[in-house]
Amino acid sequence: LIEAWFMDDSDTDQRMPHKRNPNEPVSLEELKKLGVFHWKLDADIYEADPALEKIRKDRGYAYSDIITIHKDKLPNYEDKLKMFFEEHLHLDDEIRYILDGSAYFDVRDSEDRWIRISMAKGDMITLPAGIYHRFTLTETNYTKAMRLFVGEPVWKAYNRPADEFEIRKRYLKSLPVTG
Ligand code: KMT
Ligand code: NI
Repeated sequence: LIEAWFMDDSDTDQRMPHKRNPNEPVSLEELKKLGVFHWKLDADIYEADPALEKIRKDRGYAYSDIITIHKDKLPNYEDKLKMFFEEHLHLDDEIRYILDGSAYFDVRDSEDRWIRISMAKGDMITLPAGIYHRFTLTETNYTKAMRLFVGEPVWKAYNRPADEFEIRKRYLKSLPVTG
């Protein structure tokens, strides 16, 4: 299963795990409360996978494309990585399926702490519209991911602060009350 943890405060290399010492793991249950959902699939059969087809059909993920993030494969690699690591939100869900390599998705919890979600081949995730998040490669510097979308894809990212958006307010209201 995927592993997630609260990040430490060090601002060294973003591609390192940045676990706290001792590690403070975050469960799938906690991620669900934030609106983050995860599936484990067999990436070797992604081109004809009934399990993937079912998720896509049930959730309306009609659009898909594949992005390879590697310095020799992705145009403007450095700029894009920098952009992906800026804290941002989207007006739609961000749905990604890791077909090869690995990556980290960082999401803010309800108390504004960074949670790092470790994604490897076969991991699929959906981040809800309005959640603040960012993306980085791991120390392997390579990932191939399917990007899915409900309807026509909109890649526009709004860097924080983006609190005035209706989708942000709606997202905050969707969080369970804590304390
Ligand atoms: C985003 O918006 O954070 C991204 O598209 C991340 C890179 S896609 C594997
Ligand atoms: Ni994003």
